[in-house]
Amino acid sequence: MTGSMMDRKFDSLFDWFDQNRDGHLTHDDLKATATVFSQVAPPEDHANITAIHDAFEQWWQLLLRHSDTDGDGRVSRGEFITVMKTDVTAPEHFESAVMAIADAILDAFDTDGDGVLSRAEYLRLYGALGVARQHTEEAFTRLDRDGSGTISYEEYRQAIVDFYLSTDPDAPGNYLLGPVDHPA
Ligand SMILES: [Ca+2]
Ligand SMILES: [Ca+2]
Ligand SMILES: [Ca+2]
Repeated sequence: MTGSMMDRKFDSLFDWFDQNRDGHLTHDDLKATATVFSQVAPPEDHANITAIHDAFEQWWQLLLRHSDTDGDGRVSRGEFITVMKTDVTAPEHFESAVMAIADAILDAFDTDGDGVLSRAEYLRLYGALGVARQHTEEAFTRLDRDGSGTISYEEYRQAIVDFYLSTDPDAPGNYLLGPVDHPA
């Protein structure tokens, strides 16, 4: 069961990354995903926009290196789920690929610069990323673990760790992209 929880989360991530919906991930898909993020960051925030693109580029290189076995430059859904579990979430890669995106996002969307994400900042971010409003509201409440009314840097990083590394079906961070308990 724990394996299938991870499979469902990475399955929904695949759908999100496959920007042209052709059932394979390519370099263009990952670049398009990075652009979705960078377009909702403040346009003058060059440092974070660059960091987002660099991290997605690193993520793509990992996918290509570890799963494109026939060398056609495309990664299938099955290959993606496997490489996510074995390589991208490996400690030596997780920080530079996944956490680098999280750090840049948090920095870019903390628009008032107080070091935490308010509900309004969080709703704006995930709304712009295309996550349904009702899921975003619920996610905010779950991710604000100490009930302070804001999501701290530590709470956001914990949510990312939950999503990518936790096999617990009730981990709050599973809600990052909306519910994952629906049939895949
Ligand atoms: Ca594609
Ligand atoms: Ca803030
Ligand atoms: Ca909090």
